[in-house]
Amino acid sequence: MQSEQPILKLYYLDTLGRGEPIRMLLNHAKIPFEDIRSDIHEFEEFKKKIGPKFEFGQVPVIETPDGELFSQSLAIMRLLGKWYGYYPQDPIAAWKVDSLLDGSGDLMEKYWQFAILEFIPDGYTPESAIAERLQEFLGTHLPQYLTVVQDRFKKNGNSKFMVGDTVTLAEFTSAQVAFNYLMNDNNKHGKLMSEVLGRDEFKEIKAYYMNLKDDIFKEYFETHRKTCQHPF
Ligand SMILES: N[C@@H](CCC(=O)N[C@@H](CS)C(=O)NCC(=O)O)C(=O)O
Repeated sequence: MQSEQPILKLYYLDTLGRGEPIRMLLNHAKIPFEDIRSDIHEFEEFKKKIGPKFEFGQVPVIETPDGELFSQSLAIMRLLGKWYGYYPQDPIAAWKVDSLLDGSGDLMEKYWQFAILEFIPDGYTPESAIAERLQEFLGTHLPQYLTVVQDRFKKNGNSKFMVGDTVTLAEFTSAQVAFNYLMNDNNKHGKLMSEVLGRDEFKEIKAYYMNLKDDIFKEYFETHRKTCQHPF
């Protein structure tokens, strides 16, 4: 009997964080992959078993069929983008994509830094400090981000894409911000974040996001997306 062909593996948590845009990209590119997930509370066990594969002791990590390992979520996105045609060759267009990837990553970092404490308390940050950081996120960081990405979107002049006239890594990272956080009913702060997005001043970026869900990534959202208990 012939053994099954090895396929690409993605090691990540059973959440919608840094690994989810990688899942979306592989799905969009129709690359079969093994989606190896660890429960967030069992990550230490997971690491004991597979840890040597995690270069920085963290996930996401991908493993190619011939056993090569690649770490760091944004670097993985760029690598897959180059392999599967989601990363522009033109340096300025590539910068546009990169800066959106990095800017979205920064926004998520700002969110995770306080939001994670509500799920896994560190034992010393008081609730009032978390509430203050949430207000700062909603009042400053999120509107600032939405203003920038909406301006970028309008400047590109295409009704569907952030950069040029085709799907790039910018669409995967945009979908992550929009649907794993801003419009995620499972997220404790989802309602508050979607109220910010729902302001009239952000209607163009919201329309762009909705088109990602209803058109570009429709199949993913309808058939492949796993909602998870954990909102990250
Ligand atoms: N810069 C890294 C950060 C990776 C990271 O923080 N991963 C988290 C999960 S989203 C993790 O593995 N945390 C467990 C740990 O750091 O021990 C990347 O973008 O991949």
